[in-house]
Amino acid sequence: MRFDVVSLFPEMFTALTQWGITGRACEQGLASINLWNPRDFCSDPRKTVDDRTYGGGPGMVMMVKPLEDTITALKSAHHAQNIQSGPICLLAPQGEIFCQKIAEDILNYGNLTFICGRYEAVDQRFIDRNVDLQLSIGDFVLSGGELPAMTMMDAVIRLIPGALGDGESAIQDSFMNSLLDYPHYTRPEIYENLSVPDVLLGGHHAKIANWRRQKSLELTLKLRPDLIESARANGLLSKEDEQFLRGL
Ligand code: 4GS
Repeated sequence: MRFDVVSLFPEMFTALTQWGITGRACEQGLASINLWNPRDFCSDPRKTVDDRTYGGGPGMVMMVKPLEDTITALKSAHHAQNIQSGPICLLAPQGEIFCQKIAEDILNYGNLTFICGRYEAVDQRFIDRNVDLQLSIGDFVLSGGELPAMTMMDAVIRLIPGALGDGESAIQDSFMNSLLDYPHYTRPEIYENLSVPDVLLGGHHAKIANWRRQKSLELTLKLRPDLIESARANGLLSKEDEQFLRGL
């Protein structure tokens, strides 16, 4: 999986490339994150990438030209390396809200370019002419698209076959079945009078699986009833699941 990222702060991405599961995946060549700074594609000596907003008001707007020159450069790098340029994605609050399903879709693209905006906004003409899709990580305003891009790349990279070690593959469980995860416990068995649920200590695998499924259903119904609805609509709830939910 190859990512190209257009950002005025490329150093931020070491948070992904130097640490943990994502760092290892980059080291092993399972993922690559290629950074492009629009500042490097400015022709003027001041390296201007933003200007005041037409119509007045506060905030600066990212100019079309440095961004388009960056896109041109990264596309010709793709061409030179015989790489198919994937979709261009802008991180912005007006985008579709990111989720596990979109992470899976991005994995299947094979290649993706993220545009990380800074300042108030990106000139609409750049968006109209170059951007294929817009994604958001939620209904709030950030200072830049870097953290959303990193959030999405983290979610995608861990889906790449081989990115997770044996001990880590279970982490996938929670959203993979579209329900919330069940509670987890580790040693000690008793911590200041608080004990681990008995069923988890018994070693009866079927009983444990049943307890976990029921906890998942119970928690999801309580905290995220919308996820129960969509699991049901997607045929992911068994007769036993439905019977258990009715009893709650
Ligand atoms: C988001 C968000 C965001 C919008 C970037 C204003 C700086 C900012 N991007 N999900 N300009 N929420 N972007 O707030 O993706």
